[in-house]
Amino acid sequence: MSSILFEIKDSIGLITLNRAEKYNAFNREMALELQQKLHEASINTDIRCIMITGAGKAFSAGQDLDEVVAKDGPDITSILEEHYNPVIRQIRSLEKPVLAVVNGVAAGAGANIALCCDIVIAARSSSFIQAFSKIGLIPDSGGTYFLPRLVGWQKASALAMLGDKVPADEAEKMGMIYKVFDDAVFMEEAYKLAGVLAVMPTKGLAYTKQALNASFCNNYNEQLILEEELQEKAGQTADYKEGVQAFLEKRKPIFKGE
Ligand code: LHQ
Repeated sequence: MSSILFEIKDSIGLITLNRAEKYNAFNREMALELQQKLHEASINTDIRCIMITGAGKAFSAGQDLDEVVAKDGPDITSILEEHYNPVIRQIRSLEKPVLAVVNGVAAGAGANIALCCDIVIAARSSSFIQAFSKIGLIPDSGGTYFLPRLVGWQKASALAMLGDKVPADEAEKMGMIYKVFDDAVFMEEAYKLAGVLAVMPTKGLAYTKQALNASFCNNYNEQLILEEELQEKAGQTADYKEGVQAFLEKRKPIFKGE
């Protein structure tokens, strides 16, 4: 059985972390397979939105700790350089919206892979844990970058040091994630949201993502210049023309992602 499941339906690419018996903890095989599937999803023009979720009870418990103590297991540098950092870079540079569908506990690198996605939704019973400090490590997989930007310095600092378990409702309140849904309707709501994203102007969303990525480091003037550059590109898409036309004709637009 593959450690990553991948299916395509209605322009949505669903990636499922599939090591349920280990709470979808990442070993080398799963990390490399995830990179492969993200790559496939990025080049497949039938896909206009990507969902990442976990099989079974958890989203992901982060690094498989059995692997790090295994005699021939990868060392920390190769885990970061070859497993997690490429995944974070892929998600942030992917020119399509990536939705984290957090179905259960998300801990360590599992939490931070979710938090680097464009939109994070969670089942009410799920939770987020910066588990690293409990084993003497620092938050990786972009945790020290994204977390303070999502929840502010003080909360990030406390969560990173204490490794508190943050219930989904609280994560939503503090701005760590977008929305929480009741478990009973969670997957249905996730598909609904992905369905909306998948028929939106995909290129415009990609440029939006590019602008938001840069806003973390650009100053105000640099960001205005970048917006100008990206808006110029968005204005040349067929979806922009369709959007304006549909508005003027008082009908629903049909965006093709072009
Ligand atoms: C696991 C794991 C796991 C193996 C649950 N590994 N089996 C980067 C650089 C280099 C090195 C290290 O890591 C990193 C990045 C990181 O991600 S560091 C952080 C690594 N993750 C953690 O420290 C989290 C460890 N797990 C937990 O704290 C708990 O399992 C959580 C809070 C996730 C869930 O707790 P429970 O709901 O009480 O479930 P459980 O503990 O009973 O786990 C269920 C099963 O999954 C269990 O197996 P078993 O055979 O006993 O049923 C666990 O052993 C297994 N599992 N996480 N990371």
